[in-house]
Amino acid sequence: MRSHETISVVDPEIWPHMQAEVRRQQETLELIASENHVSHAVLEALGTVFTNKYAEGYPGKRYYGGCANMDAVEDLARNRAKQLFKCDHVNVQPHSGSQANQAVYLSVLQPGDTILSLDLAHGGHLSHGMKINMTGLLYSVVHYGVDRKTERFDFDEIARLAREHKPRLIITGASAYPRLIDFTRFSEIAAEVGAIHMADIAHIAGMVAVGLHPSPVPTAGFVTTTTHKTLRGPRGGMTMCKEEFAKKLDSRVFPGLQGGPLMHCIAAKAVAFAEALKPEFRAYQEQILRNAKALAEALMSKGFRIVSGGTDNHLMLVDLRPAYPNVTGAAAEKWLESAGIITNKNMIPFDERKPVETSGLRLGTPALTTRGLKEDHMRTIASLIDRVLKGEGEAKAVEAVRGEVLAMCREYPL
Ligand code: DSN
Repeated sequence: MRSHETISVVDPEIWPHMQAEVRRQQETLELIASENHVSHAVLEALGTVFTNKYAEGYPGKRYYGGCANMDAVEDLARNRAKQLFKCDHVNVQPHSGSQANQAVYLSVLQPGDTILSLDLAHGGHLSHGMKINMTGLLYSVVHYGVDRKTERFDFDEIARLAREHKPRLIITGASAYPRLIDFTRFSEIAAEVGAIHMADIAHIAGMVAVGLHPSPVPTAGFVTTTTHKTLRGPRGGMTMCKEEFAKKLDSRVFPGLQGGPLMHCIAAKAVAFAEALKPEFRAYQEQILRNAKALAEALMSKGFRIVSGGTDNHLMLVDLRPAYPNVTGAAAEKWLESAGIITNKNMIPFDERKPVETSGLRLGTPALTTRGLKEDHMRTIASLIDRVLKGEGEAKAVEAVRGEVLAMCREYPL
């Protein structure tokens, strides 16, 4: 029997965790570069009866009856995404960023084909060819990295690798690269060696949408993204492509890779795209960038080394070694969490520590900016981070910082 009672009554085991998570998000500073806080409208869309509906297929061509509302919602999501990114074609059904990427691989690769992509240890993503990911298992993967000195892409070296290995697909985009990506240059290299260029803009999608980061859409065959990072939508993915790949892509998403689309997520994506089309969203992205610069500069002024000397986007990689040679990223992440500052340990390029330890921390400003924090707050947060690390997690220092974090969170509630 269906119940009309609320979760607190129906599932008293889940309820306290929901409450605790709301409190945790309200009372901590979120610096994980890939996370954000969605609007009430996006959350509302996620909690709708769209979750009850099977809608395999696409608008106008479904395998179930009763899909008229699904068609309308998916069309809105597609049209808004096309307006936002100015792409020829978009598929909004991928459940995640990995699946958005897998749909591309299924569209243009055969097992054994060669991919050229950024090394995970240099800021890439596991779905771009990590050894034990399906990409590493099915395809022959060659990686490019960043230059040891500049910690930026060396296009002569990337072009050399492309000429040598003749990949079928060149993947660009990153999960920990703090600089602008010259997608046009990558497309030129791809064209020269007869490869297709796929740009995964998951991290920078918000900035690309408003024109604050160069867009790969005009030159890349495929552009994929998640919808929950700088784009500030629900957890999910989408794949854009040139018209020539549209039919193949759609058939690879469904039925190639997925069954029924998550219509409540697609509705929430549509809501997020509408929000992103508003002028306020551009102002939000500009503030993310100003905040990231302010945080990076404040950290550098405290003696931290920032990989590549700064940031052009929403994130930075802090190399802990010069300031605190004995502190690993793992320890820093743990101590900072006790103080209410949420980060993630991250490999820095050419890191000598293991991925579970790391010498780096990845910090990002999208969620802090959603909260309403500005440059001055970033300078305060840099000091708070430094105090926790200087104290090596010592209880008194952590407690004092925790108090200041709480005060800031209460002044800027979600
Ligand atoms: N796991 C995400 C990140 O944190 O960057 C990428 O998918």
